[in-house]
Amino acid sequence: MASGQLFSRTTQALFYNYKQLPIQRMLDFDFLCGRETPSVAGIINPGAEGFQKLFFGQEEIAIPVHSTIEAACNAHPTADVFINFASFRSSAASSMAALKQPTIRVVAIIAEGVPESDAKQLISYARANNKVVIGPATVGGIQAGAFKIGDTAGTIDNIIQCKLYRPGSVGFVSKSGGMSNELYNTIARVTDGIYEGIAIGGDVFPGSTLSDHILRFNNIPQVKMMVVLGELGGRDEYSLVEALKQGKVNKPVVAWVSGTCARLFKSEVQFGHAGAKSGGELESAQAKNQALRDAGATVPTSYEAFEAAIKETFDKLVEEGKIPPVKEVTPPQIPEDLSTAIKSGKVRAPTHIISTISDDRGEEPRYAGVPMSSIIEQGYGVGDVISLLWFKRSLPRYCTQFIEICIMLCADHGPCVSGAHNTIVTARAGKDLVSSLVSGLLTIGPRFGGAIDDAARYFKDACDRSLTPYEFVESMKKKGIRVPGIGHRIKSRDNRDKRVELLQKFAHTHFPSVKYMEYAVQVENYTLSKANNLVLNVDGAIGSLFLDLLAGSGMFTKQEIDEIVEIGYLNGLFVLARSIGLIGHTFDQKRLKQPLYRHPWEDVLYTK
Ligand code: Q5B
Repeated sequence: MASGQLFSRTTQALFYNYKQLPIQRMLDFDFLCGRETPSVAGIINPGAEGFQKLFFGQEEIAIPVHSTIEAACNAHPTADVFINFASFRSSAASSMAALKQPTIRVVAIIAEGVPESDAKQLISYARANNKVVIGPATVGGIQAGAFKIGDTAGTIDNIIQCKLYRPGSVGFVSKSGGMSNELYNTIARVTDGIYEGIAIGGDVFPGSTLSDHILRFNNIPQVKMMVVLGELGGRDEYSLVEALKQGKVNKPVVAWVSGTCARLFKSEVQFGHAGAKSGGELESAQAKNQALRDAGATVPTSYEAFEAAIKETFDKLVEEGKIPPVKEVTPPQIPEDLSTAIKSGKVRAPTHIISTISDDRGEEPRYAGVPMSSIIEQGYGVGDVISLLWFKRSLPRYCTQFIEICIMLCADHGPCVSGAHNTIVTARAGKDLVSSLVSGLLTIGPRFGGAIDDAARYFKDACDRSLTPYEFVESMKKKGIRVPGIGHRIKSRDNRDKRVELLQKFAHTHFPSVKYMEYAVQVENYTLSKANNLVLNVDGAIGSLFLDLLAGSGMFTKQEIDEIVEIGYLNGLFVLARSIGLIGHTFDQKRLKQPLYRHPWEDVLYTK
């Protein structure tokens, strides 16, 4: 790299703290400039490792993420710029760690509010070790057409407008990052553009000074003139005055120190930056402007005249033949992000998912169009929420109450049933809540708990076709199908299932019609004549009664009822309900610190 040159078209950086936007902006700038390699070689995200997907033009690339600065430097030995997006709390420590890496040459510190004592230590270490610090409290810097730090120069539109995708002849240094954007525009309007621009930051102790960069620019042959934007407060501008006086700068310098308005205030004024305060007379903008003028810089009489002064200096250099015409290039178009393009109405894209039951995009989530606040304010219960999310409508109170009764009655049936047993064994094997829960849920099926849908299907079909219980049961037997909803391992004619009785009682009181349930009872009467345990079980009771609910509520068309039965909504009631119990069994086993379960040998018939 030529003397004075900080960056080139091959410079690569390590980016500390994952910040998607500034990294993507760097990569977009790279693409605009026609760089072959991305300027971000790696990301350091303390404690995390892996890759981050970002775009390099049209192409998606994976940038490695490292958990430590050392690991990143080892992995990317040619990346010599460290861009530090750490907070002010950790910025100094991470910057020092980076400076101590032999591969790191330049450290840019973005954070504002780095303690001055820390900044001084960083500066002295960097100077002693021939390294460059830009910042703290800076947006960074840019070498046009080559390399850009973080958010410098703002949006891609601004970068294109300021022609920063190709080098010009002006070296620019500023204290303020925000104002440097303004000056990139000004300079692009009246010259052939920026060669390099640096914002040193507004702290009292900047890592590198205005004069450091001006002296550097002086050694870069492509830089033909320099523009400086200082500000009141501090004495940094005087080191530039000294350099000018000592004849160390032999290229034209156009300078302005902002903050001349400070004199209009009666007391000392602190402007945006920590260092920008009107101190003594020497630190005033007026004094510094005069000193720069006296030392040979072109200093206008006001900020408004700054642009004209820059233009005049540039035009003179062109007239003298010192600046050849710049080669204009047309930058490539950066592909727009899909989300941005959709927002602006430029493109339309087909969706991949269609959803009709809930919407979380507005001020508050909605279930089937009903806002969360109404659900709470109007005292909705779980049954209402189920009716909104499953059936996409508000059902009458007796229906939602029936749903809630089903949930309550099926929540658990002791530790010996299939689901609870599996959950208990899983929990005792040390598995987590979700694993224990799903291992229990996975037992729900045609024999255990999951017979509700089939019960509804078969009872509906048989009842609608006016089959007698005898015809129905015997036709099922011929097909080798057990009647879903009939039969229980422990319940029988003499030991009725209380849940079934409770459901029937509720339905008799509240439902306009219990046609299907009555049909199921007739089937039960017939099956009980065959065996004592062939009772209408809880699945059969819910299946038949839900048919009555669907048909009797007047809330569903015949077609909708057929679809609900066909799709099979009703096992969902058992799944939902039994999850409550299975979660309880998991907690119970964990609370009891139960050891690994092993089934006893005595309980297994070993045979050949
Ligand atoms: N036979 C439930 O059977 C069970 C028959 C039948 C015609 C039938 C059985 C069955 C249909 C599925 C169903 C939900 C497997 C049950 C639930 C939740 C639970 C569970 C809990 C909770 C029980 C003996 C003889 C045989 C069979 C005949 C049996 N069922 N015939 N239709 N439905 N039902 N499941 O006692 O001539 O000797 O060959 O599959 O509705 O899961 O508490 O435990 O809340 O957790 O093992 O309540 O009924 O009787 O298999 O020895 O059969 O009866 O064909 O006749 P068992 P098996 P044969 S509620």
